[in-house]
Parts: sequence; C-alpha cells; structure tokens
Amino acid sequence: MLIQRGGLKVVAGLGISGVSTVNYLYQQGYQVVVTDSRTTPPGMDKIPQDVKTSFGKLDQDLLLQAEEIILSPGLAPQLPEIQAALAKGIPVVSDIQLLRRATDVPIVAITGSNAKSTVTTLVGEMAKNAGKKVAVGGNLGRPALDLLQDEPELIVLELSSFQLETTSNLNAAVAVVLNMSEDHLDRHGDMAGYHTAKHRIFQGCEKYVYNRDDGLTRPLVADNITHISFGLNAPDLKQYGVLRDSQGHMYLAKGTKRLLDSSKMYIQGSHNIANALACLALGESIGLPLEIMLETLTSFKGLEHRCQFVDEKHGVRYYDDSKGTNVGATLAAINGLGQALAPKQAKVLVILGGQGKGQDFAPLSPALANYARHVVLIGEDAAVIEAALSDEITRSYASTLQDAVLQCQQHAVAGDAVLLSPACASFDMFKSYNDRGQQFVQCVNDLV
Ligand code: UMA
Ligand code: ADP
Repeated sequence: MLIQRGGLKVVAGLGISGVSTVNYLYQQGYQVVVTDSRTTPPGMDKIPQDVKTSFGKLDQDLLLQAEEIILSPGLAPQLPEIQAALAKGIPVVSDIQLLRRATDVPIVAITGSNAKSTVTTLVGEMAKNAGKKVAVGGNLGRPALDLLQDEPELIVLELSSFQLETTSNLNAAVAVVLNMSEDHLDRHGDMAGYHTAKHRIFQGCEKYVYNRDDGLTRPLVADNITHISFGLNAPDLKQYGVLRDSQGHMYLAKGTKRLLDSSKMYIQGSHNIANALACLALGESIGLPLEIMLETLTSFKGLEHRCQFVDEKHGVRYYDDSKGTNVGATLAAINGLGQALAPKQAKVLVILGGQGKGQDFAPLSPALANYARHVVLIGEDAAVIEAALSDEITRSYASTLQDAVLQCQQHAVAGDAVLLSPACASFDMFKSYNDRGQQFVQCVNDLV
C-alpha cells in the first residue's frame, strides 16, 4: 500500500466490478475494505491479501464506518444495510462515479434496454479505426476503473440502470438512451423508476443523441445542449434516418443524403439499422470521420448470442438469441425472423422463459400469433408467460433446454427457424446468458 489517504472506503459486493474497485482504491493509497453477502464471493483471490474482508453477510458495522460506500451494480440501494448507511448521510456511489472522479478523458455514455453492447462495441471499433486510443467497457464486461490502465484518450462506456442509479453528474461528452422497454422492474419497482435511473446518464452531458421512434429516450435537459436524433423514418436535415428507393431497399441516411445500403451490413434487421444510425450520431458527436464509421459498419460481424445463426438441420435453421433477456429484444428477434420467413409460408419456433424480472409478457402475444408455429416454455416463469399468450398460439413446457430444442425439432417443418430468445434472465437454470447460449449450441449440434 502507498500512503494512507482519506477516510474509509467500503466496497459492497465483490465480483468483477468490486475486484476492480478494491484494486484501484488500494493502488491510490486509500483505506479500503470489502464486504459481500456471499461466503465465498467471486474474485476473492484477485485482491491484495492485506485488504480487510467481511463475507457471508453485508457487514452493517463496517458500512456505517464508511466515509463512502462503493456499491456493486449487483446490489440494490434499497437493501436495509445500504438504507441504514444512507440515513446516516454516508454517500453511496458506483465504480462509474469513481472513474469520472479519476479522469477528465471524454466519455461516450451508452444505455438503453437493448442494443447497448452492440452499439458500445461498434462505437469503440469506429474510434479505434479512426486512430483514437480508446478504452471500451463498463456493463459490457471490462469494469470501468480497469480502463484507466490503458491511459486512453477516449472512453466508451456501456452503462446499466444498476450502475446509473448510483452515478451523478457523469458529464459525458455525449450520452444516449438507445431505447426503452420493460426490464429490471423487480429492482426498480416500475417503469418510472427504471426510466429515472436510465436518464441519470444525461446529467451534465455536453451533447446527447436520442431515438425519434421512442419518446422515452428523449432527455429533459436544456434545449441549448447540442443533440442529434436517429430513427427509422426519413430524417430532417443533419439528423440520421432511413431513405427507401422504389424497390423498398433501405439506406442509412443523413438528411437527404444516402450514406449506406443497409444490405451491405452483416448485422441485419431493422433494429440493427437503428443501432447503426445511433453509432453514426454518437461518432459524429465526438468528431469521428464519416468514411471510417461507414467502413466499420460494413465489416462488423455482430456479437455472439444476439440472433446468431447456429446451424441448419433437415432444412430448419437454428438461431441463438440468448441475449434476448427482455420482451423488447425478443420482439425484435421474432418480428425480424418472422417477417423474413412469412413470404415462404415458413414460421418460427420460439423457446421462451427463465426469470421474468416482473415484465409484462402480453406484447409478445400478437407477434407470436403472427409468426410462431409453436412455443416451448422453460424455467421459473414459464407459467407467467403462458398466461399472457392468446389461445391460438400452440405451446408446450420443457424442463430442460435439450428437451425444448427436441420439441422444437419435432414441431418444425423444412424452411422454419428455431429461435432461442427467452425474454428472461437465465440464472434459474444457467450460469449466465453466455452459458445458456453455449448449451443451446451444444443441443443443436447434438440433434440428429
Ligand atoms: N451478489 C450477492 N451479494 C453481494 C454482491 C452480489 O449476492 O454482496 C449477487 C447479486 O445477486 C448479483 C450477482 O451477485 O446479481 C452478480 O453481482 P456481482 O457483484 O457478482 O457483479 P459483477 O461481477 O461485479 O458484475 C457487474 C455487473 N453485474 C450486474 O450488474 C449484476 C456486470 O453486468 C458487469 O459486466 C460488471 O459488473 C462489470 O462492470 C452483467 C449484467 O448482468 C453483465 N448486467 C445487467 C444487464 O446487462 O442486464 C445489468
Ligand atoms: P444489451 O447490451 O442492451 O443487452 P445487446 O447488443 O447485447 O444489448 O443486445 C441484446 C438483445 O437485444 C439481443 O437479443 C439483440 O438481438 C437485441 N437487440 C439489439 N438491438 C436492438 C434494438 N435496437 N431493439 C430491440 N432489440 C435489440
């Protein structure tokens, strides 16, 4: 440890972000201790041995001694131990707050119910291809404070509502809420709570980007803050949008100028066109050259577990959309695949279910009635989803993913597509959405 400075920093929750926070504070010479409700939290072996730890429950005494508590995004501020600290006037902040305090490097701040990882990765690639020394992370996986090790000139951050809840005055160079649909209501109480958390991203921003197709993405900030919009309609001057030719081909456009034929991108579906437009608007806001951004859009292959083609068996195609963890994402996948198959009279077989996070599943029903041949329900909230489906949708239950895939195969006809897009979190049956996606791929590979 270097010099001892300041009062006691208590890190609540270890995990990936807790480890990064403890190590950062330790290296800076702060007095740091860590508590976690788990007896053997992940990352215990990745922090200095002389850091005091208290595991097995959140240590109330320790929390009340803090000068500041740095809360893991995995822990809700509503927990009684955290509420007790807040009541005593102890500040509770995120690792994102510490990052902002540590550096003046411009931050591109990205949130939304869906598309965060895709847009964050793409903007990071655009910046890299433009020759910027850029660090990319946050909710995406590489914890925020670790990004400082790269000594970046630009930081691109994916931010979750959990991280934003305890972040104030991020002062981003540019901020965006890409879209808003129900998610994490079990944590935020209702849509208003979730919206409030997400919109903290705009506090102190220099510029912002918003989605014209989704009023809930538009910030309540002063009119004089520079902004650019994107949307799937024809754009006004200097805004991003879509122009169609006489055959209906969609072009990414700025004002009246066509920029790119959307079929030139590997990432497909109208939601990905919106994502690409958001990237252009964000990139323009930080001065990235248009040509390089367009080249990046045409070379980007997309991320794993996002509507990813797995294999074709007996004329049936299998798609892994394990990252479809909420209704909004699953709707985009069902509509995207369904619209593509409809002219061939083919349909989608959808595997749905897991932990529902308090969402309303009713919006899935019309899309499934239009495009699904059959639905297989898995996981903790299978019955909650079933109750939201209209009678004409044929459905069955499966207790394992393997059985779900087999049932889909039995109901499918050549030309159909089987889609794993659960609209739910995975933790009831799997380690993570990655694990769920990998197991799905294995089940598909095992099909005869
Ligand atoms: N937990 C406890 N007790 C504790 C602390 C955590 O039981 O004292 C449990 C909680 O149930 C929690 C789970 O552990 O849900 C995971 O929390 P963690 O502290 O182990 O999390 P980290 O490993 O630090 O990962 C966190 C983010 N996790 C969450 O927000 C839940 C990661 O986002 C993020 O990539 C990482 O920091 C680096 O910034 C993951 C995520 O699921 C991908 N995010 C949600 C989403 O995308 O929908 C918001
Ligand atoms: P996030 O990081 O916000 O979860 P991802 O880029 O990982 O976003 O995508 C998550 C899920 O959302 C995937 O199933 C993906 O196909 C879907 N998706 C991507 N973009 C959109 C969008 N603009 N609207 C709705 N769903 C989307």
